[in-house]
Amino acid sequence: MQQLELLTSSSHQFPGSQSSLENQETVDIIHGSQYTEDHISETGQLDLFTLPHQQSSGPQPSPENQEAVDVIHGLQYIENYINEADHRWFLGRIDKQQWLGDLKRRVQHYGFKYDYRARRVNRDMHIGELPQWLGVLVYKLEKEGYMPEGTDQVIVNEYQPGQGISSHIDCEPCFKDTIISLSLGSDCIMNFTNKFDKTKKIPVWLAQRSLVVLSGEARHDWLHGIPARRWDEWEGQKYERQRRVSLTFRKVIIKNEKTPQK
Ligand SMILES: O=C(O)CCC(=O)C(=O)O
Repeated sequence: MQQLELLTSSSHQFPGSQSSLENQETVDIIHGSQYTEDHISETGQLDLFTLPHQQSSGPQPSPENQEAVDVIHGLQYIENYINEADHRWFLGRIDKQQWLGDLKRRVQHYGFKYDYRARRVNRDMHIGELPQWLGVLVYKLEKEGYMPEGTDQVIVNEYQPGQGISSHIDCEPCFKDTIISLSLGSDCIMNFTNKFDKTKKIPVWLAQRSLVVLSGEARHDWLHGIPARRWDEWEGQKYERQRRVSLTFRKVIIKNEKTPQK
């Protein structure tokens, strides 16, 4: 595997930990995580745990999402979650994998396949462990407390300029409370619409390399979607979209196979 600087164990001190990387046992106890230092060392020198300072290639400074975060409980927005070098590495890694043409946009499914038409996922749809190159990101997310219920499914979405995703709430019986999306490649606007009052619509600027975390009301009471267009407009200024790739992290709820998940 290519040498990267994502998780150099020598340099990083986890918050609250004495050693740079805690041992496997501790990780499992705290997070129920299946990811180990072995997974991490495989990715060589990725730099996930140092603070990235590079700015987004979108508007500078990035639009404020403060209103959204204040109003939509359970919404978190974290800019510069990964640095430029790691961003390039993940895009390269993703493009080495096979894309699926299930939808208008290309997708990749890891951990569990998701049936978009039936809005269903079950034990039979398990397609294997998450690959190591995703495991390092999952490790970081879990370690930092963003995925408290664990993570066993990742979907990669590719949006060419002009493509989007219609407003929706992620299947509630299929996935646990926390859903995370990491944006790569392009900034874009994601709209949040209150399910009880559709006139309440709040845009959130998703800069490339940023993380958006949905839990609680943000996950269950607000629809999220990305308008299918080539430009986004913020405070009167137009921004051209580039190819965007997102990674969405979820934890599947495995129910009795007979129980419908709709
Ligand atoms: O592309 C994104 O950031 C969001 C994707 C999404 O909402 C989904 O896959 O359900």
